Formats: sequence, C-alpha cells, structure tokens
Amino acid sequence: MSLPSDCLFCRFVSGELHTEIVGQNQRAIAFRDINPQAPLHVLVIPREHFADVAALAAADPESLADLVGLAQEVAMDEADGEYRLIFNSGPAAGQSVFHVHGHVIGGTRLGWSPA
Ligand code: DGP
Repeated sequence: MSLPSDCLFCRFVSGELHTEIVGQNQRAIAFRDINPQAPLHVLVIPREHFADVAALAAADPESLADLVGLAQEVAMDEADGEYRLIFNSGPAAGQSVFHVHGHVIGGTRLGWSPA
C-alpha cells in the first residue's frame, strides 16, 4: 500500500500536483480520469488516504457517504444522474492507485463486459 507521502492522489488533494477538480465537498474531491473510458469519467476520492473502499467504509463511513454524494452531483451535472460507480479493489480487479477512488462513468449507454 502507498503511504500518503508518495501517493499520487494525496498530492492532488494537497494541491502539490495539479489536476482539474470538477467538484468537491467537505470530505471528497472529484477530478477527470486521465484516460477516460466514456464521455463522463470522473474519479471521486476521499481527502484522507485509505487504500480501498472497504478500508474507507470501516474507518470513516461519513467520508464514504460524502464521496457517493459527490459522485451523484457530478453525474447529475454531466449525465442526467445516470451513471455507474465502480471501485476496483486489489490488483486482480484492476486497482492501480491505492488511494480509494470511485470511477463515475456515464454520458452514453453503457455496455456490461467487466471480465
Ligand atoms: P484504477 O485502475 O481503478 O486504480 O484507476 C486508476 C485511475 O487513475 C485510472 O483510470 C487512471 C487514473 N489516473 C492515473 N494517473 C492519473 C493522473 O495522473 N491524473 C488523473 N487525472 N488520473 C490518473
């Protein structure tokens, strides 16, 4: 697991590295994925560092609620409130950044072929 000091997404939260923030609330921020898979592809992350969604839910359920609320807000703004919210957990599931992030995907009719 990355430590916050070398975590890319912690550096977006602190402002040390720039990314285009498209929404935020008390405990979460949203920014566009660098490699979008759909017209809407935004990542929602907690301001605090947790490795995955289960760790976040166990330690700070209010942050998880803020993160989901932010996903809904972004999707309301950009995709009529219809979207998929995906948390990859672990390398075998495709997780490559170990600061929990939800992929907010939409803006088109989505297929379903995750495997
Ligand atoms: P995952 O594979 O589920 O861990 O998703 C990580 C996502 O992070 C991936 O879709 C690409 C995105 N990503 C990686 N590096 C950057 C970056 O420097 N900027 C932005 N905006 N997104 C990034």
